Amino acid sequence: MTGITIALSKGRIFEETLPLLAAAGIVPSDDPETSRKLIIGTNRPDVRLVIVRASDTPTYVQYGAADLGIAGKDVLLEHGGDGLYQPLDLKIARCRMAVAVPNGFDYEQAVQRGARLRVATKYIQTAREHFAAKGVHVDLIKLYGSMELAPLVGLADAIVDLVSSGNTLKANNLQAVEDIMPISSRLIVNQAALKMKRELLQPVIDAFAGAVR
Ligand code: PRT
Ligand code: MG
Repeated sequence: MTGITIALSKGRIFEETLPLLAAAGIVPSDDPETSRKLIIGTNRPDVRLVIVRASDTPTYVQYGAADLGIAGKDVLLEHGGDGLYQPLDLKIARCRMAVAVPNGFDYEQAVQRGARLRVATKYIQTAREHFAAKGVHVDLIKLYGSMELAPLVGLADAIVDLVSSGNTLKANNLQAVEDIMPISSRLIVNQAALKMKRELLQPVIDAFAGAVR
């Protein structure tokens, strides 16, 4: 395709990307929250959006099914970033990756006495690296969502999850006991597409960069 295909997930990334797209003169023709279309046109005949699951965005861009995409650092760390150029931190969809435990669970003490912790998470790679760097022994349990439930029903001692307002932890009698890293979304670019279609892609990248500042 000679135009530009941009992969986006609906929800917070789509919402927070709208102003960036506007800065590049791109206005979507449909709202993915109400439309069932997976390919959405824009005011520019040479630009289309593909609506994908957040964790699938790097895959679409890696294989060139999309030229550009926007993905959380959490997702990129799990994916590994192969074949992707990551020129910009867009500073959107911000939150933090943290370790959380039930209120009353003495995490520090468990770590100090060298207990083997069961940790439930969607972010296996990031969690593995974090605990390995600290020298904490963990059994990682892979989940695909609602990590907060795991410690409440005895599936895990702790979770590694994203926290933004903290309301989800609070509502489930959990607390963050360790920050792992701040998270925001990045622009990702297919490396081959950037070479082949630079005259088309670079102005969009530049407009995004301008809008971030
Ligand atoms: O589609 P799928 O469910 O697989 O993906 P997803 O849930 O990761 O997608 P989406 O659209 O919810 O998130 C897309 C990206 O937004 C993530 O990859 C993060 O980079 C970023 N982001 C920013 C967040 C949050 N903030 C966030 N708070 N992603 C998820 N959450 C969840 C968190 O996992 C927890 O369950 O919100 C809950 C906590 O929020 P608070 O406000 O109660 O603390
Ligand atoms: Mg979600």
